[in-house]
Amino acid sequence: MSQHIEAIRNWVIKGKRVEAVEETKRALAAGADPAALMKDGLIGAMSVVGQKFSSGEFFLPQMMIAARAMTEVLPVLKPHLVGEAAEMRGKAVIGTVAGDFHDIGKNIVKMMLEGAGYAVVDLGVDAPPDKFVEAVKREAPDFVLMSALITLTMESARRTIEALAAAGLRGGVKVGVGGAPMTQKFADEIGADFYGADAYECVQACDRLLH
Ligand code: B12
Repeated sequence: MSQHIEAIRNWVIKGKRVEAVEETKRALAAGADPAALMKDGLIGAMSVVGQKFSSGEFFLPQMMIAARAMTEVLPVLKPHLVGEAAEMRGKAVIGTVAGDFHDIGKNIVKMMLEGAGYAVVDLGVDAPPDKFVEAVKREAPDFVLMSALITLTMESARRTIEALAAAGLRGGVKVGVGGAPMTQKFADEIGADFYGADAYECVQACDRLLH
């Protein structure tokens, strides 16, 4: 791992946002690969934080300050990660499912989709099935994208798909799901059109399904 990536990772784990931002700027100025800074630096830091939380070494406050540090680094990386799309490709409604307040991954997916030329309507966090249904009626999107980070809230994705079907809207949209506990198997089980392990896979799946 490069020195920059290791430093960014450590600052984020410690929740040192000023240092994390400064190190990211230095890394970019030195020509570091922005995708690697995101994947190995920021996302890598979050998985270490998750492990420390599981093992009891970290508590909620440490997880929160690490998340805040990551959130502050994202706008620094954004212009280096996403290009300017020449044309509008499609439209997506995205949200974190009911009962779930995690939004870092959702925001990265949104950022990458916008960079790839999609219009994205963001329903925020803790979005219940009704909110997705209303948004689909209002926005007529090509895609409904749901993020879930907690094993229990994955069921909210199932309920949202059921609500779309009950409203007669399921056939008009492609549904994608993601978030750390999600799997292809669960996506198949709840009748989603695709599962994506990361933001790049989400953009690829949308591009593929659009054509
Ligand atoms: C940061 C964090 C928090 C922050 C969230 C801040 C925020 N604004 O989001 C705070 C501190 C608030 C928090 C709170 C809680 N958290 Co938390 N949190 C995390 C942590 C450490 C990192 C999550 C993260 O941001 N990862 C980085 C992003 C980039 O990854 P990602 O979300 O997976 O997204 C990527 C992909 O999954 C994918 N993707 C994401 N969404 C979508 C959508 C689509 C359509 C597609 C295709 C792809 C896709 O692309 C993204 C980019 O590549 C995880 C640990 C982990 N390993 O995930 C625990 C974790 C998710 N949290 C956990 C828990 C238990 C909680 C709390 C219940 C704790 C508590 N006791 O209160 C609360 C939940 C409150 C609630 N109801 O939501 C558990 C969940 C356990 C489980 N499996 O059920 C985890 C796994 C920690 C652990 N090891 O125990 N948390």
